[in-house]
Amino acid sequence: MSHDDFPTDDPAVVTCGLPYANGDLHIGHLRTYVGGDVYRRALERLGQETAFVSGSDMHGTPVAVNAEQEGVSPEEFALDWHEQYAATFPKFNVEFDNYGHTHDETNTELTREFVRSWIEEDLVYEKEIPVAWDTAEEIPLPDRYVEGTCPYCGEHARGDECDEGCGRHLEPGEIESPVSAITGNPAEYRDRTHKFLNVSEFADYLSGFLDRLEGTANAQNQPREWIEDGLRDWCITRDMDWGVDYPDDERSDLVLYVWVDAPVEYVASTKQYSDRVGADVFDWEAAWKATETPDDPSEPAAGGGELVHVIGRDIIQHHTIFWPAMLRGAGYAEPRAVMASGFVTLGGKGFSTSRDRAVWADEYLDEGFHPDPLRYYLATNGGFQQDVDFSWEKFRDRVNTELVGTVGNFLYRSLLFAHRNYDDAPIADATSDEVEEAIEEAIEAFEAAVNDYSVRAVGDAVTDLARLGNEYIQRSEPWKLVDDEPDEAAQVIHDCVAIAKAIAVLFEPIAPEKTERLWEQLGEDGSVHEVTVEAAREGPAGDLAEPTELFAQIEDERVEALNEKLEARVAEAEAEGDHAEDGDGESGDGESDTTDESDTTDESDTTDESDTTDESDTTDDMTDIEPLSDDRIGFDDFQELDIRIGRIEEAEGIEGADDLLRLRVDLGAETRTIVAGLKRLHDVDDLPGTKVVVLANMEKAELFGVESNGMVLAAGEEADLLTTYEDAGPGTKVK
Ligand code: B3M
Ligand code: ZN
Repeated sequence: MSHDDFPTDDPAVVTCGLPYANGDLHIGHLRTYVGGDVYRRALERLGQETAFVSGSDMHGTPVAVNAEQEGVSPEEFALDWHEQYAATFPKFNVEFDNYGHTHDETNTELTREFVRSWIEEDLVYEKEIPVAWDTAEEIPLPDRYVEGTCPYCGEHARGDECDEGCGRHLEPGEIESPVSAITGNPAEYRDRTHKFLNVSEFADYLSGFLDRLEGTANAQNQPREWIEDGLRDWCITRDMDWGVDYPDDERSDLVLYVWVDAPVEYVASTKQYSDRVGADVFDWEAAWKATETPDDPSEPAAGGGELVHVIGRDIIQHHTIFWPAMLRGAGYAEPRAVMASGFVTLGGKGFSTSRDRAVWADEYLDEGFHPDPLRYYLATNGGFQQDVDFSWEKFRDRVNTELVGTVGNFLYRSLLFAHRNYDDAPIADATSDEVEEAIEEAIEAFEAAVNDYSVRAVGDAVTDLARLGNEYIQRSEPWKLVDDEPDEAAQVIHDCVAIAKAIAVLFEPIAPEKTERLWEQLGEDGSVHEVTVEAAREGPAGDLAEPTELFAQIEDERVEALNEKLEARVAEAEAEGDHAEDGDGESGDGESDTTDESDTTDESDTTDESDTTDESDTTDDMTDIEPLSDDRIGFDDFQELDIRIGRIEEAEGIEGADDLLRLRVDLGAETRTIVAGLKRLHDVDDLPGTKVVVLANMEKAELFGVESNGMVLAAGEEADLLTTYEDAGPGTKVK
């Protein structure tokens, strides 16, 4: 990688993927926004000048289809949601410097400028292509107006994305057996002339770009495969009224594809910020514009700042292929990093808007929970690119164990002791060497986390320091020293207050409001939001206020009540027969509609993420030992599981599936076909002959057209296969 470590002298922009303005936000959506906000705050802690921007995605069929269902104009519909989002993010302490929307003038003008630049550079051409058409209604069916079968994997797909299968972007005309998503009428293909961006011209550039790209490993690896498969040009226009008009009078019948004007909003939103605060405070052009484009296509352009995109992993292709080509073609700088988050599931299943199976963002707050614990949970429950499951139980466990038990406990006991015994500053001359070193290590871990793009490691730096603080105060027992050895006691307390101050500084990105309160308790001047990591190195100011506990324990009864509420709601929605497919397009915001129905008992689920091959994340994962479950099952329940020893006879890939293998597994009585997500994680040729443990009475499931009849058990994100210690043969029952 050719980038200098953060902080650099160039301005940084952190962006979050634009939510489609088309429905309520739930806590699954918040993962990307919390991740972006944590990352931005962490960058600023290092002294990096940073703008944090996003906006609502107002155009495209995800908005038009939903508006049509509601019987309102797309503009009215989207603006309404936009206002709600703009109000919701700050409630979770997600503080954008600018939150615009794609339909405003700044964005529509800038988008047209981008397109004009491509036209000038001869990067746009016209081509006749088949476009899906509802012949009964006599209307074109762009993108989500049409559904059908993905030509790559055979799964049910939307017009422009294979949302239930391989995840590929689909070009107009590609989907097979097209059907209108509105009327259910079979669609026909008709020839229409559309505009294309010559993305294939950028092959050398993109290959060089991907070598330079930082962020999560999934964002670097997946696009490499797509490039190797051959780049295709990109249709940038649609037959629709709702969108940014194509900037050419002769083709005023076309609007730009929503994925053209959506990422341009990153730039437009930064521009609005600059316009508001003045270019001397933040210069959007210095951050975004290239000053010189080199002759060598694989080299980066000169100029520009540190551009970091925080997105859901289903929109990696748009951010690592189309968007860099769009930027390069228009004389802009390139992204430095893409951080692509995994999805959030709820109790092991996908969120479902239509089934009301969600914890809504407002609902979480209305229940009286503070935003910061949720931020902590979402930011640290897994590596950023891993999927994260939310349940009230897991939330309770992490809040009670880590926030209350580790961080809160250390802060409260130290500050209370200090306040009671010394009233204000128990100030020794300086922090002890031991504690100074511990704080220094925490700062270094924090800096490394930022440079590794790991919001989770930001949290770990703090919980590790709090653990050390607990151990230090326990070992030093200042309460025993206070009468006879007051100087020693003062040193211990000084050290603890110094640790508490470092926690305030380093935890601010994750818990901005709680750390501000801690800052006040510490008697520090100004706001914790204004300081850099340097403040963690400075000793405490003293003048402690009476401490209060920062985090509240969540009781078991509370969890039960919340679960009952959720279940009752889902049952009600089901009774109302509201089973319509979710047409909400939220998946990019950290939720997978595709996991809507599949529960995690599906054997492919544990392992079918290509992202899990990332090494750093693996190490990450090993330290993430979930608390053991309190939910006991009876022996009878266990007896229902028919677990057997099997021996893999054959292993081969499945067409269209990047992660799955079709295994033939000898189970003694019979040999079964089992699909397992092992392809990227194991050497396929090594598998035959391996003994495995199989859940034989697992429900059958069809994956990529292959029926899977059983489930191979494996441990962890790397799918470490369970096997036998001695020589139990195929068919032996595990009990
Ligand atoms: N509006 C939402 C999605 O597909 C889409 C993101 C745009 S980011 C430039 O996840
Ligand atoms: Zn597909």
